[in-house]
Amino acid sequence: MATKVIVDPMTRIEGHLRIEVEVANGKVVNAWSSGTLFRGIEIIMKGRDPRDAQHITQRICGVCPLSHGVASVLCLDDAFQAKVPPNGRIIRNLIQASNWLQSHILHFYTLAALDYVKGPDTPPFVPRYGGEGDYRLPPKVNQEMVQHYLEALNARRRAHELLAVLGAKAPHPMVFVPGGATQPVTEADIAECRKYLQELIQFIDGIYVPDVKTVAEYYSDYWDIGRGCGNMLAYGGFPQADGEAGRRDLFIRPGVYINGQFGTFDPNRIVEDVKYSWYANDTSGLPPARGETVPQPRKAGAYSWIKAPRYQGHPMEVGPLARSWVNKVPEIYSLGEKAFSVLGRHYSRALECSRVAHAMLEWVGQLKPGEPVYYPAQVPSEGHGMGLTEASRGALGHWIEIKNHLVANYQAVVPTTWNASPRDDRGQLGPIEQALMGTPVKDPRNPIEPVRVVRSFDPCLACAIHLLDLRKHSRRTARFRVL
Ligand code: NFE
Ligand code: MG
Repeated sequence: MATKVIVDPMTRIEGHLRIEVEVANGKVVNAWSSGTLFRGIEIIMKGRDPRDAQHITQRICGVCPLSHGVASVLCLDDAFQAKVPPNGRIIRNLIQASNWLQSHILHFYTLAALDYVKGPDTPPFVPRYGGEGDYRLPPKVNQEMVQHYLEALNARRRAHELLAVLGAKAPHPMVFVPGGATQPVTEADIAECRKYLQELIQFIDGIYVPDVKTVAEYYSDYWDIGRGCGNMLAYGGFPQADGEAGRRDLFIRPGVYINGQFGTFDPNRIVEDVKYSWYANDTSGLPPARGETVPQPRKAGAYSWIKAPRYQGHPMEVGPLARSWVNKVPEIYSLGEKAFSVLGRHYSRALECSRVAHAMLEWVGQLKPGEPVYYPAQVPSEGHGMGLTEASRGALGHWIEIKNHLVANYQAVVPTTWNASPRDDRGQLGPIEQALMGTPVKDPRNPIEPVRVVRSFDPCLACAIHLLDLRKHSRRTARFRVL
């Protein structure tokens, strides 16, 4: 007989995720991933001045607002037919990449590490998993990792300060505008960015990447756990040339990998299903450019506020592993499909963090003090726009329709919408659900293994569901002690 294991809320991720699995003979035999908080940013965008989009959509999330800012402003560049000068493009890239650095460091140390590292018996390290736990690092190595957990807090602060050199503040900087960015560049800014980057590279290359390798050594069974759907998708990001709404000469190239075959990415192949999501059924299967957000909280059979995006009908994993795979990054590609695993995701994220930090040093050198940072752009009376980029957690797209100079429709399809999606109209499980299948569970009262699988994706539910109904949520129904 199967035992039901419910983790709700899933802690040390962003937002409200419920994971339910059935365990039989020590393994997961069925899985459901549910986003349990309704948001409605797409709905509140309607009827507003399109120029507000990049400020409002950044409020989708406090972890990756920059990526929403960039997706949104690319979407507006496209709809406004705006031209962006090199400084504007580079400033956007640098701000977004600074956010990646802080986000990747945050994920490994603050969110995931305590699945593998046993902290001292004092908060914030307790309470922790019950029973004997599964902590395998020798005491000295474990102690060093605890020290690195603390150093990571400082590294994240440095990454935020780096972002603020050109973005003025973190999170939610105001500097993105259609046509570029508003912050003039000085020689002093360039020198400051270099100083921060050199310090961060020391942390990433000297501590973060080696720590991931250490975890991989002691928990090597996690190369075989958490495979997922095996389909990979990247929209690509960080344009190295100007024009085409940020799609030229991308530092991270776009691509897909489906059923063992590489292919080119075509945004017209994306639709969102809602059969198992709390949205009206007649909005299912729509492409994002014509997408609708019609909440239906009591819909029978549904179990999530997350929609189910599909590419050519397939569930797709997005994120550092997907990007590294479709870009054939040697350290990841050489692993073969063993890379599709809990450790493959952590390793891809750490190496990507390093690669991006080194690239940022080059990008800083391309800034030209005194030259323009934006070209003025006008709101069209009618228009359509698409903004595609890569957020730290994966492929991110925003779509806008403008009528009478106002937003007529706005849709976002976000990395965690892809990864944490529920079943689609054909009943295919989402990528995290698939990754849970077959996961060994030693003690169903302390289900550390499925939790490690889910955390390897670095889910963000605020992004995935993108207004909290205060009337509904102000009633206290239960108390949680959040670990
Ligand atoms: Ni809220 Fe986000 C990132 C975006 S994720 S963290 O990265 O877009 O789904
Ligand atoms: Mg959406």
